[in-house]
Amino acid sequence: MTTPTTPCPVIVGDPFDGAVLEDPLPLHAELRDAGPVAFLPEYDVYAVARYEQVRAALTDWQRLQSAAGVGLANFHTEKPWRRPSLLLEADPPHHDAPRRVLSKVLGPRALRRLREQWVADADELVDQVLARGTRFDGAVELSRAFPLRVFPDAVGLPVAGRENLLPYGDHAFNAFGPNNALVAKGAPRVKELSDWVGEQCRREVLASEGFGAEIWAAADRGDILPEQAPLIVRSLLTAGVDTTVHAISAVLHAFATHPDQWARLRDDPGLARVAFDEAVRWESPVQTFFRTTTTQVALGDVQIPQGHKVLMFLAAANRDPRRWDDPDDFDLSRDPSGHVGFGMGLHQCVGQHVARLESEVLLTALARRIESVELDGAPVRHHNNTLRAWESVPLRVRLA
Ligand code: HEM
Ligand code: OVM
Repeated sequence: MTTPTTPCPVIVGDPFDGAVLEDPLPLHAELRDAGPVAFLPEYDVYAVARYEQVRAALTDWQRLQSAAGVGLANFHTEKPWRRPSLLLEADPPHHDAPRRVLSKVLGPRALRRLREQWVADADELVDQVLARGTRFDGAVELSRAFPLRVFPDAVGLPVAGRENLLPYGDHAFNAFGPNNALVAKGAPRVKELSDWVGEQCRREVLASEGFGAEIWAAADRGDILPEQAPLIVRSLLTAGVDTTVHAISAVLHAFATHPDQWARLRDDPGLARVAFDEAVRWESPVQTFFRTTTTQVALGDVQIPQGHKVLMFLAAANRDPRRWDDPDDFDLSRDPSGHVGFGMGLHQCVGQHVARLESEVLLTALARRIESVELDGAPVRHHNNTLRAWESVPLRVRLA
């Protein structure tokens, strides 16, 4: 165990412990209330949990780098479990070209071409689920089913092996945390899953149209190097599935427990987008990311030494009462913009328009057919070192 070099509130305990993953809200409040920054001796890291400091950390890429990894492992001293991402785990100037390419491939203009098909897919899935009955597991039948129906096609993946996407992403998000039992659980399949993902990133494997082909076309134009293309496709396969699955579970669970808000969405389906962002604020499907100091950094009275890991609690910032009125309320009348559930600054989620489109079309399809929705039993958490997730969300609906 180490102690900070300057006086700093110390929070004992493990943020990646099962009991905390089950309900992280008390720890988040403790961290926020301890001060602008706290020290976690368990992992020898500093932590920020207030909105002001989390936002400041996210936008300070010069002093808080990503290239040393955005998990607990410091890539300067520990070998990463896979080649670092050219986006997530890179700083300017290396980050810039891959980022520019993905921003365009996943941007609002590019998505316009997908919208019509995704609307039809959402209507079809909702009809299929409701044809089987009005009681179903929302996490399985909607949250997992819908992204897996539309996203791999949009990338241009072959059909075989798509069942590998969720386990690979789950492990990648666990791997940002400490080497605990959740990482050990994924370890036996890492080679098999990584080999499969690597294979899907090849130009010959990807369909001639889709996000994957667009990334390869950018290499043809010289916007990126050809050897960068597979790793940029890999970013989509790593970050693009589990995130939206768990975000959709979050919004379904939010509505099932806030019937008045479902009634509002029914009255005004135009609220679907705000509802999704409010759910991302409220639940923060991506709970945490780390940075590494490039120099000594002063946070309030605390001096964080150079080369140190800083843990940013996005979820705690998104419910900081210093920033949000009644932060624990899921409320469609609030303006959730400015939440840090997609991050902020240079690395802010480049896939957020994809995530919004998926959830918007699904919520719109549901609002058309469902009068009311409630829990039909106790929902069950899925534990992950980085993601806040549901394994099961039993729902009972009344048809419109
Ligand atoms: C970055 C969350 C969906 C691809 C990020 C970051 C967050 C995040 C918090 C910032 C990381 C950092 O600052 O270090 C989410 C959430 C999602 C979601 C909550 C769903 C609701 C997606 C999707 C894709 C995607 C659908 C791909 C299609 C990426 C990539 C980055 C990223 C490639 C790295 C960007 C960069 O470093 O410049 N995401 N994400 N994400 N996300 Fe997402
Ligand atoms: C990536 C990536 C980006 C965001 C999140 C993430 C596993 C991975 O570029 O590989 O989580």
